[in-house]
Amino acid sequence: MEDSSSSTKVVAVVGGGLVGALNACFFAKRGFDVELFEAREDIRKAKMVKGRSINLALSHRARQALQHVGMEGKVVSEGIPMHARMIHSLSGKRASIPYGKKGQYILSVDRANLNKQLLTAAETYPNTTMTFDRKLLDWSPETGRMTFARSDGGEEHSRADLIVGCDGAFSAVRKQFLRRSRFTYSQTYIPHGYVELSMPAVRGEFAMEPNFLHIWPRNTFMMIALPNMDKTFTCTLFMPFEEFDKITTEDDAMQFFQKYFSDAVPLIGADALRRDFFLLPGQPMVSVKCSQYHMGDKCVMMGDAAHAVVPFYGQGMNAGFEDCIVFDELMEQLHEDFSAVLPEYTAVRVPDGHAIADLAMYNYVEMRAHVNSRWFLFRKRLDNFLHFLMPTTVIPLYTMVTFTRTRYHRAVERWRWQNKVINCVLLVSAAGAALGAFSFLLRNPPGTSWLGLPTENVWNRLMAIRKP
Ligand code: FAD
Ligand code: EGO
Repeated sequence: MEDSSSSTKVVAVVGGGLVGALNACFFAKRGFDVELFEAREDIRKAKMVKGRSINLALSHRARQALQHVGMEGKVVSEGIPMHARMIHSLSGKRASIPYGKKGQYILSVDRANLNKQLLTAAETYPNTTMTFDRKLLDWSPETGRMTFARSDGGEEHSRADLIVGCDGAFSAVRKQFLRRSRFTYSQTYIPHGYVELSMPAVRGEFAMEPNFLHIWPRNTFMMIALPNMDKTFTCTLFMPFEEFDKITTEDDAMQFFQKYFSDAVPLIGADALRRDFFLLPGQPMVSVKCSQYHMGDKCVMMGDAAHAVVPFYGQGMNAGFEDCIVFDELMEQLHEDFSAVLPEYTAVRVPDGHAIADLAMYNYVEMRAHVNSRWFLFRKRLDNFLHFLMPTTVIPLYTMVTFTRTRYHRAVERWRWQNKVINCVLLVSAAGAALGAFSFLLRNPPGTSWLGLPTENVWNRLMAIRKP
């Protein structure tokens, strides 16, 4: 495995998750000798894959990245388009609001299936090797020597010209960064956890409308459901750990669901609910921000290793996939010179990594604080209306983030600017309306009538004059 004599450079990709597997394709396509190391066994051979969320919302940024390695068509064909969000109110009423114009939709994809497809794609390059059951323990910034552990207790070493850390939110690659001076790092656990529940098909059909992202906004309790190819839905309930602790018996769980998500109870099934709710404890969610993303010309981090975000924007994987494009573009521009590409990658990508971490956290705070179904519908209708009024001036933030490759930090800047414009327009029109009303009343003093309405009533109300 030790390679330094030949001219082809060796790139070690640490982590064979979504971003690692995709990145292996990107580097292999460039002709590097790619060696991928994954801590777990090969999920394509594993009987049971347990772990994080079953399905994910895939949008424009991820699709663009997949297109670069010729995988877009295949992945899209195995995903389910979600053209709109479907908001479920407390009373069981449903209302939908489209994500955009026709053809603008997000896709629900199976995480395990996507991961398998990407690993298989990486493997088709003759210059790629993949080794499973290799957990990175540590690496040396001086020599680039990596130490791996096998599940049988053995240790192995390997060396590479470039180490690409795609080993997720609890990255082992990042440990060496933490020991460096001037490496900035923050990690935040939010008070919410999540559980996943499966909603079975009913007589071979989807239990709810399939082409929607179903959302039950209940302020601090939030539930979403994404469709799967087998006609089931995967529901994800987000709830404070404090509340999880209060639900200890199956009856507690039933009562809780009856109270907040009653329309979902018969669809999930009371028995399944009682059972599945306690299958796993509430899963934690962490947000990680750091700077820089590279070390010398030796190592770079991408995906959750560099920027783990809370899942309230549906952008974690999308951002990680976009990392791969950004790096690839810099490789092209700077002629694959690692000593130039790596610092430039940090300079370009850190502001965007921070921006998406902040945006996701902002959505979390916003939604838990005051988003019930009425407010959700109102906000999204207002967004669409303002976009309709000023199509080039006001583009909803969700649209910029989800359906364009506008740099995340630019989207935030633009959003702030748009809000100022909207406030100005509101202020001016409010002032205009008030002025208009007064001049009207001055010209039409009490006693006259306008379109059959006596102005006296209006005047009296404005002046708060009460008749005996
Ligand atoms: P991971 O997927 O975590 O992969 C890391 C890989 O590295 C794993 O295979 C792991 O086994 C391996 N590894 C770890 N340590 C080592 C080691 N020491 N040595 C070797 N290998 C190692 N994103 C979206 O875009 N849309 C969504 O709708 C969405 N929904 C989500 C819902 C939930 C509940 C959660 C928790 C996340 C969601 N995300 C979503 C985010 C998304 O899951 C992540 O951003 C994405 O998985 C990041 O990919 P990654 O490859 O960087 O990390
Ligand atoms: C007012 C109204 C303020 C993830 C609505 C903010 C996120 C936020 C977790 C949805 C869609 C993909 C998601 C919208 C808002 C995924 C998403 C949204 C959730 C939860 C999610 C939307 C998986 C925020 N996208 N989104 O506009 O439909 O609006 F509800 Cl809990």
